[in-house]
Amino acid sequence: MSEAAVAVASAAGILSEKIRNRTAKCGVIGLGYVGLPLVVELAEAGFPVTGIDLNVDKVNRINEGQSYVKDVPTEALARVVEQHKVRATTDFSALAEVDTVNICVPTPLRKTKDPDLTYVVEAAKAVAENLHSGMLIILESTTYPGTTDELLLPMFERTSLQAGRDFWLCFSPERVDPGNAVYQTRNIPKVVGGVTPACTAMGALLYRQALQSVVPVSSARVAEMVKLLENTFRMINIGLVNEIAMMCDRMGADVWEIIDAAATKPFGFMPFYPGPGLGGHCIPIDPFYLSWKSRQTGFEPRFIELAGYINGQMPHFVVGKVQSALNDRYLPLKGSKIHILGVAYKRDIDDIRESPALDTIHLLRKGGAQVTYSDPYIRSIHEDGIEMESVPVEAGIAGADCVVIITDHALFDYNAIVKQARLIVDTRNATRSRAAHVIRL
Ligand code: SAJ
Repeated sequence: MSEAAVAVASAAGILSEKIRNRTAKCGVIGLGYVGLPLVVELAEAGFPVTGIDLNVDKVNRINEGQSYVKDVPTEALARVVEQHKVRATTDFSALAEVDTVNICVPTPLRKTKDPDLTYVVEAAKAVAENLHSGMLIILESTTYPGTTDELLLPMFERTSLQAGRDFWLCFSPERVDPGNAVYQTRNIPKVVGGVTPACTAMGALLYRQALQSVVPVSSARVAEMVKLLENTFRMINIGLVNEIAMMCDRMGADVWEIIDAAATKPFGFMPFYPGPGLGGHCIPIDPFYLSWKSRQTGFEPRFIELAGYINGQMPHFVVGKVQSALNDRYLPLKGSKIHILGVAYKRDIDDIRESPALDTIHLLRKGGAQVTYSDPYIRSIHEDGIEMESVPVEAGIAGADCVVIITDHALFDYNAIVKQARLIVDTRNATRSRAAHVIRL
């Protein structure tokens, strides 16, 4: 074996051994709902972990053993911090000391619906500045196919270190489902693809030490596309069922009964449910990373644009339902008191990002309504030019001409709400009520 081959084998051998015996120093950049659970899983697997984030408050809370992510119990975080398995810092030069680093930073969209890779580029720059032989880098942030090998690889190989020889570079989609009590980071199959087969093997080796199942794929590009297919699938099907809901509205058909009956089909069907629109930091955003890249290749992806349009229409459809429900009671929208129940982007979580409640509030106000809301998970709104505080449910309903259920949190007492409210527009079929004063989508 040539000297160079021996060197490669030894560098790979050294890192593999450190990963197997859990002495590899792991770094995680981005300590949000993806990064923090990963920090804890790696630490609980026995690795020393350094969490790195720009946000000093997050860093301090981690070092105090205080979790700020619902899916990470404080006692689990406190335990690994007390065991000195985890420390957090805002100092990116800590990367010089780590053997592996997972990049878990946000990948939002710009207003023009183009990808915004600012956070990824900044993190990758910090890695490149501290890149050393024997390092494994895994990008987890959702992005368009080609990001890892077209954008990150050149940044790292500019250091004259070579992928698959001196360092190992992979993509592995984050599949964290906020609030999911059954599937958490440890037991969600982990797809991983490298820029070389040796990179894939190294990435898979790391995850196998901490997670229950690993799914190696042939390249980083495949792994990037897997994630986008998963979430585009959801966005398109939500768009479809929202369009079906608008059709059923015209036909006077009960879309909820129809979906429930269709869902009895034991194969070849997966129920999705209509709602006030598409919220969150994944589903409304990820498909536009795919459509952006597709257009770069000259292929116009029409499904994504159409589903985006239909989902974007739902707040207008909801306000139209409110308007006609008030009209049937000789009440104009203008001057009416509308109370919204639930503003989080989906049930039982405390995240309002891209929530359709925000568009609905804007549209109701534009129509002259006075809007209040109750959401025990979202104490106040300071988003999108909206400044509001949550009010107690009963008080909110008492003064309302119409109650609009936007987010069907399990902790609302829907029987009491149906009894107390004069008029309800239920966008989630949360009440399951067919009472005359309950209007469902
Ligand atoms: N929504 C509907 N109808 C549906 C399902 C969802 O209107 O039938 C709405 C929700 O209210 C929400 C938005 O769509 O506003 C997104 O909902 P989501 O259930 O897709 O939840 P997210 O955004 O938290 O998506 C995450 C994703 N996880 C990752 O990206 C790692 C997604 O891949 C998961 O499938 C999803 O959770 C999940 O299954 O809960």
